[in-house]
Amino acid sequence: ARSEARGCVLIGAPVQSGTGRLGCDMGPSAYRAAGLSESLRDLGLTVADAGNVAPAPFSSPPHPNRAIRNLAETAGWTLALTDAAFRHSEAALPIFLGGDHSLSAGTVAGMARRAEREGRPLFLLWLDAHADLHTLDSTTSGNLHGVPLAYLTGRPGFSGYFPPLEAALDPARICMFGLRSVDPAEREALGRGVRVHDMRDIDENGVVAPLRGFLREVAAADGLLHVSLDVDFLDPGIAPGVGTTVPGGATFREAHLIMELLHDSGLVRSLDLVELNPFLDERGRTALLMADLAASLLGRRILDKPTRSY
Ligand code: Z70
Ligand code: MN
Ligand code: MN
Ligand code: MN
Repeated sequence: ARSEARGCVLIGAPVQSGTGRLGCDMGPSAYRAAGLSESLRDLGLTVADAGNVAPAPFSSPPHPNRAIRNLAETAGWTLALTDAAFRHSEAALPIFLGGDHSLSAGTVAGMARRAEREGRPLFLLWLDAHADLHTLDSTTSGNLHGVPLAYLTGRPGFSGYFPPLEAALDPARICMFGLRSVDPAEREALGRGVRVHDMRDIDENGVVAPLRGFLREVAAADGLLHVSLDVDFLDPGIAPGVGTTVPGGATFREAHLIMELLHDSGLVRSLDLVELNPFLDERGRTALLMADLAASLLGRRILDKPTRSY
């Protein structure tokens, strides 16, 4: 079913336990204030707002890596969001309003359960400056927004500390765009078959051919596609509202083009908007840009409406 047929449901995930600084918990409110539901309704979509998820109780034993912060709370979010993603994806296209990127440990796990229920493979498009492939043992910052992909691909060391993972994602079904800040321990994990289009690759070859190639594979496998969009995928010049800015990010044009290609594919089943920190934003411009990108993914044509200035 094409995404338009389903309608959307907004799900707030005010997670900030995975970062070193406060403010991501205001993300869902900022997207609502930026008029995300209204923009989607203007496209003729049915939009529901399920409100915000709360973390489930979870107890994790103390971890030997003393750098780790907020382990049990992040695991509790993972549990609650796995359930929310599974439930809300049956009849609608869920858009998760983050919240830091640790939330994807839950949303993607829930979509993996959904895919398994439908007997179809889950594919993941990860738009990010970072690889988020640390294990609990390898993270030195201790910020758990740096670990979701290690958890989701079934890397060792999460057992007992995070909810048990029902089905690990095959790294060959993960495609990353925008990488430009990778820690040494993540480099080795990147060699396990994840498809990577770092910024140099994008500069040399553009986004169209590699993205079309990935989308063809998703379509050929009759897969479900989850898209995880980290604010820091974008250049800090256009998206300052994030705790971890990295120079040399995607332009407005590259990001919109990716969203339009995704829309045209009809393959996207769920979306995360992560790492927005409204406390660091400038008059809401990052929230407005992220909301516009989501609308482009859901079918907004560049000529439908004059582009806003941020
Ligand atoms: C670094 C770490 C990170 C997102 C920053 C950064 C991780 N690799 N992830 N922003 N989304 O601290 O582990
Ligand atoms: Mn990230
Ligand atoms: Mn990032
Ligand atoms: Mn379109």
